[in-house]
Amino acid sequence: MQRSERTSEPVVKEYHHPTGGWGSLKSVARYAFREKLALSTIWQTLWRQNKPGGFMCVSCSWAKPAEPHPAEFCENGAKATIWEQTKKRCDRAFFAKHTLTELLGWDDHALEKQGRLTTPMRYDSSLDQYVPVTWEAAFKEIGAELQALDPKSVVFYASGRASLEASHMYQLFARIYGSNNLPDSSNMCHESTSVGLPQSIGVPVGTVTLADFEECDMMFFFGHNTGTNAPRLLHPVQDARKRGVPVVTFNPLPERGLMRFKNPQSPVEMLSPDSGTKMSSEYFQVKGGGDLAAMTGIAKAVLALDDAAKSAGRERVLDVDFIAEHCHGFDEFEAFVRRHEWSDIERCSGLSRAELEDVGRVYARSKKVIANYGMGLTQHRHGVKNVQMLVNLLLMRGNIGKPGAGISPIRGHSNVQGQRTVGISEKPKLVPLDKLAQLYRFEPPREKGLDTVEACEGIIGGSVKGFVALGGNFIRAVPETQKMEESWRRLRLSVQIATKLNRNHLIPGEVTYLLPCLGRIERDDQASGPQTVSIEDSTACIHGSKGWRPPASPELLSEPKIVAELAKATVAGKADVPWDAWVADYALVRDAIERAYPDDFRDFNKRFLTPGGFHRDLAACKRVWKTDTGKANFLTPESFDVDPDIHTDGMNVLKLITLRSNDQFNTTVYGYDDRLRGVHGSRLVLLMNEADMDRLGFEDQDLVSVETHADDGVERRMENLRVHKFSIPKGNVGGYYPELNRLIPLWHHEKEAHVPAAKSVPVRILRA
Ligand SMILES: Nc1nc2c(c(=O)[nH]1)N[C@H]1C(S)=C(S)[C@@H](COP(=O)(O)OP(=O)(O)OC[C@H]3O[C@@H](n4cnc5c(=O)[nH]c(N)nc54)[C@H](O)[C@@H]3O)O[C@H]1N2
Ligand SMILES: Nc1nc2c(c(=O)[nH]1)N[C@H]1C(S)=C(S)[C@@H](COP(=O)(O)OP(=O)(O)OC[C@H]3O[C@@H](n4cnc5c(=O)[nH]c(N)nc54)[C@H](O)[C@@H]3O)O[C@H]1N2
Ligand SMILES: [Mo]
Repeated sequence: MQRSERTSEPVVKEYHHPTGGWGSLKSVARYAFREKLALSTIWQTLWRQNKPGGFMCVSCSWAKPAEPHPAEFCENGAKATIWEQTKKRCDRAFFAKHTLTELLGWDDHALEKQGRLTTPMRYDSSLDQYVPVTWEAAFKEIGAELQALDPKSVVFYASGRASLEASHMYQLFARIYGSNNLPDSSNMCHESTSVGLPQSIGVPVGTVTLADFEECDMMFFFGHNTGTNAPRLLHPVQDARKRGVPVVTFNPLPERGLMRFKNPQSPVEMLSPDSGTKMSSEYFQVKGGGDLAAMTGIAKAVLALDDAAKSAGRERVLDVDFIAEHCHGFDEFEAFVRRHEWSDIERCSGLSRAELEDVGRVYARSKKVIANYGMGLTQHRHGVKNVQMLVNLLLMRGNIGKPGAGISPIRGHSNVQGQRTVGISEKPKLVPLDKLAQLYRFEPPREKGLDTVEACEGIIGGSVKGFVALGGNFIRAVPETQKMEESWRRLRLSVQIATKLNRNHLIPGEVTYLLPCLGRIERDDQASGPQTVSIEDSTACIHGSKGWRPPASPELLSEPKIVAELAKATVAGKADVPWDAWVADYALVRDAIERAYPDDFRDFNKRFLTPGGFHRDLAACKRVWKTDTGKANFLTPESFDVDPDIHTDGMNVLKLITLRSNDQFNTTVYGYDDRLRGVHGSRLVLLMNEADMDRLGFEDQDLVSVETHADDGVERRMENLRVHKFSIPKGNVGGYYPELNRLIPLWHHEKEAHVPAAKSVPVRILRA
């Protein structure tokens, strides 16, 4: 039975309302009703969200202020809370009714909609079903299986949600076992940042805090859909706009949140008939992948203004003192910018010289500038260069390491940044291995582990034989869906620690476990009493988080407990780790984190409940540059004519941008409406420019197939997508992730950081 509800006949209606506003409130109320939750329960829960003493939202990683709004949550944070707190249960009775083969015909929404997982399950291939198992038996068998495998052939994935405590324990378990194969969702996300920023400014994370947003006098937004993916950031942006701060946005799509916003928490705004605050003072629909060229154009305009100021004897536009004292590589960067002609910049960015010169003037006038960015920069083959070019722009005017200014990568999962901070990394040089060795008396593996792309290669090639997932939906999130699904079945061991059923769980290995865990909103009682955990937000602030709702099922275990039991069953006697004591009292895990990372986590247990979080002491914020040159490096790309081998001007090859809708959290699909883009009733759509439709002979609502343009002999195809006329640059088409991941070749990734280039997939469109 195909359980794809509503897959065709979608409707696209232009959405003229601001983000936030009544649309947002209606949407939240509808979700509460659908998940069978009383509004009073939801309200009591949301009231605690992102507040000191409460729990930190399970949706995005945006900063949590010390003095929160009475309701410090957004539409999508509320949806995520409601989704996790649903009354529905995906229990033993459900699994007794359905085979995995049958469930494979269901779509992502239908699977997760079954509700919370309640019981540990083991796959029984003779029945093609999951059957209940005791925790004890599960840990015992998984331990024995892991012991029989070569540690180098096992991958320990993490998806970015688990707490700092669970994450630190998880990486320690993997390393004692003998594996550095610790990829996490960051490998598909901001790894371009984690690779790019250390080379530029010596830290792997952003340098701004909420205080900087209050002080800045200009902001950039490159490639982030803020209204959907970090809506609470709209508040500081709105405040800044009210102060008259220019906000200049580069995005191929007209994303509503960065156009107009009405604060649903302000009665005055809600009742006023106007259409909210204009969020971007200037909005540029740059060509997909055209940011390097656009940024070169802005830099060129700034250099021209500086030339003029210099010859007129006025104050320089470049921060020459900062560049002289703090930077390296400026001359090469300057030569690159001067060398490039405006005609090439215009061709590659899709923007005009006059537009970019205008941005240059706004930037040159501003003294404290924040540059925000998201997946529109990182998920390209040149994602690292994108990030570094944005830093170059900031460095030209000394906009790093001073109040009100800095680089602001907007992270994804609520603790993805923190997981990297406490040791979940496949790159051993980023982890204090000697310290861990000395603290726990074991010999950690020293060679580099597998990142996400390499893990996929290993699964397809057969060298990876075991996979443990601390959350996430790996198969669905990675490229090359078809080959990945086929190859997964050859794994010896697949262990999934999860809250809800997803497609990855339906594809078994030889030995397969589905282990249900507590979510962050739930009360976590251990021997010493109710536990608090911690997370790191996008601005490098660490917060405590205390669950309060009753667990979805009495059989659920916490993530720290599951990790500890797996470790005890697998690596008993191999290191001195007090697993049971840690599980009894998570404060001891925080002490352990402080011992491993004394600079970042000084007085961790004393400070982690500080309202607004405590900030990690980042060197770059103090203009101390932990780079190879000891300076902030201008890093110059070879060219901005990216993807020259993707001939998007030729015949019918277009560049596909895969997107999130306003109704999903990654592979968790809440519903079929993308209200803010005006797409309703289906996710199987292809957003296309009118000129391309005319050129290729398509009409609005035509059904098409999409094929990847690659000459590797593999056919990657997606049938029955419906064309929609949309405001997107010529040469680009847009469609939804994860459905379209089957079109992305595994080798199509960022060159250094290995982030799949999900924002620039060359495709051909064929009539269905
Ligand atoms: N509600 C909700 N919140 C989320 C998530 C979610 O799925 N739902 N996911 C979380 C996660 S893990 C992450 S990583 C973040 C993701 O948040 P975003 O970084 O916003 O990621 P995407 O939704 O992929 O959207 C990327 C944006 O970049 C634009 N873009 C695409 N290509 C280009 C380009 O070449 N140049 C420029 N300048 N722009 C481009 C797209 O039009 C889109 O607006 O959000 C997090 N928060
Ligand atoms: N084409 C394309 N592909 C992409 C992207 C894109 O923009 N385009 N974006 C990429 C990005 S930025 C990311 S971050 C990845 C996301 O990849 P993942 O992080 O692997 O995927 P999610 O969809 O976030 O995982 C959802 C599952 O996590 C489990 N879960 C939820 N909460 C918890 C919890 O508290 N504990 C545990 N143990 N499990 C939990 C649930 O079972 C749920 O089904 O996808 C990447 N893939
Ligand atoms: Mo992400």
